[in-house]
Amino acid sequence: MLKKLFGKKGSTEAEVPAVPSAEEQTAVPDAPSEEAPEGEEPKLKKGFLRGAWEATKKLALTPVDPWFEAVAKGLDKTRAGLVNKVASLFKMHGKVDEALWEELEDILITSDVGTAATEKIIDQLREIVKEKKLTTAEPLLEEMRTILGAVLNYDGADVPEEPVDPLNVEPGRLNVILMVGVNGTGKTTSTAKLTHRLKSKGHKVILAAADTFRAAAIDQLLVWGTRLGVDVIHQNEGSDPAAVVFDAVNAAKARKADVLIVDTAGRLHSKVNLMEELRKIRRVLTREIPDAPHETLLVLDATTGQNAVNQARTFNEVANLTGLVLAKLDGTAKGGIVVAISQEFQIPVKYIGLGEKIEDLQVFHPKPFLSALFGETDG
Ligand SMILES: Nc1nc2c(ncn2[C@@H]2O[C@H](COP(=O)(O)OP(=O)(O)O)[C@@H](O)[C@H]2O)c(=O)[nH]1
Ligand SMILES: [Mg+2]
Repeated sequence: MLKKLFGKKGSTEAEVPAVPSAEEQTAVPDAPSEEAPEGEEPKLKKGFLRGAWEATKKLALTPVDPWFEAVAKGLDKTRAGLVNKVASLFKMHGKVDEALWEELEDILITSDVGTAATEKIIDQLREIVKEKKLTTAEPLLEEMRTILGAVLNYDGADVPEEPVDPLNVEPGRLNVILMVGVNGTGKTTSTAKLTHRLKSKGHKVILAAADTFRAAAIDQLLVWGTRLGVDVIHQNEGSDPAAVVFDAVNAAKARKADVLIVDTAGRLHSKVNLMEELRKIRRVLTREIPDAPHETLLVLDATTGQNAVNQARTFNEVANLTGLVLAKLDGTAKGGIVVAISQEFQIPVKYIGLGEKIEDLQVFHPKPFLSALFGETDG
C-alpha cells in the first residue's frame, strides 16, 4: 500500500500526492498534548478540543489510498472549520436545547452551508431528537452526516462506491467540453487539470483559447499546453472567441483529437452579453458537431461563498450547464458551499479543485467525500 502511495523511485507514480506527516494530519486546532500509547486515550490540552481530536485521530494513523488521501488533505481546512466544530459542539454541549440549535446554525451558516440547507439540516435533526427521544447531542453528528449525504446526492440516484469519471466523453466522436465561469474562478487551471486527466486515460486532447480578452489569458493556456504536450488553438488578443472555436473544431478533426476543451472568458458585463457570447460559440459548435458541446462545466471558486451560488444561478439560466467544478476547496474552511450548491441546483458537482498543481482535481462523490470530510480512513 505504501509503495502504491509513494510510487517507485523515478517513476511517474511518484506524482501521487505524498502522505502528509502525522503532524500535518492532526493540525486541527490543537493536537493532544502528549503521545498516548496505541489504543489509549491521549491526554488533551483543553477539554473542548476532544471532539476535534476524536474526529481526526483515525486519519493520522492509517495510510489510505491516493484518491481518498488527496481529498482528505484538500478538505483539511473545512474539516477543522466545519466538521470538527460541529463535532465539538455536539460533544461538549451535551444536552439538546435551543442554545445548541442556535450554535449549530451559526457554524453552518458561517461555513457557507447556506440558509436553505442549514434550515433543512436543523429541522431534520429536531425531528430525529423527537423521534428517538434523544437527550444528548452526541449522536447527532452521525445523523447530520446522513442528512448531508442526502443533500449532496441531490437527485437521489445510486452513488457508485468508487469515484467514477463523470464526463460525457465517448469513443468514436469528437467530444467537446465548454468551460465557463467568472474571471479568476479557476477555469484555465481546471482546463489544464482536466486535460491532464483525459490525457492520462489515453485521450488526444486539443485546447481552444477562447478567452481572447487578455493576451495573458491566451499565454497562460499556451504555457499549460506546452507543459502538457497538447496543441492550443489560439488567435490574437481581442479576436472573436467563436472564430477561435471554429478553428479549434477544424484542427481537432484534422488532427484526429477526441476531446476539445474550450476555455472561455468570464469578463462579461451583463447576462445579455454572456448569453450572446455563449450562443455564438454554441452556434459554431453545433454547425460542425450537432450534439456539441457534450459538457458545459461551470467553474466556481469555493472561497467566494454566496457569490459562487449567485454565479451558478446566472450561468444556469443562460448556459445549459451539465456540471460544476468547485475549485479552490483546499483554500477555504467553508467547504459547506458544496452542500449549499447541491441543495439549490439540480446540477451535479462533477469535480473538486484541491490545489494549484496539475493533479489537484478530483472526481466528486458524496459518500467518499463525506468520509474524507468526517476524517475517516476510507471511502
Ligand atoms: N488553491 C487553489 N488554487 C486554485 C485552484 N484552481 C485554480 N486556482 C488558482 O486560482 C487562480 C485563478 O485561476 P485561473 O485558472 O487563471 O482562473 P480563470 O480566470 O477562471 O481562468 C490561479 O492562481 C490558480 O492557480 C484550486 O483548486 N486550488
Ligand atoms: Mg482563464
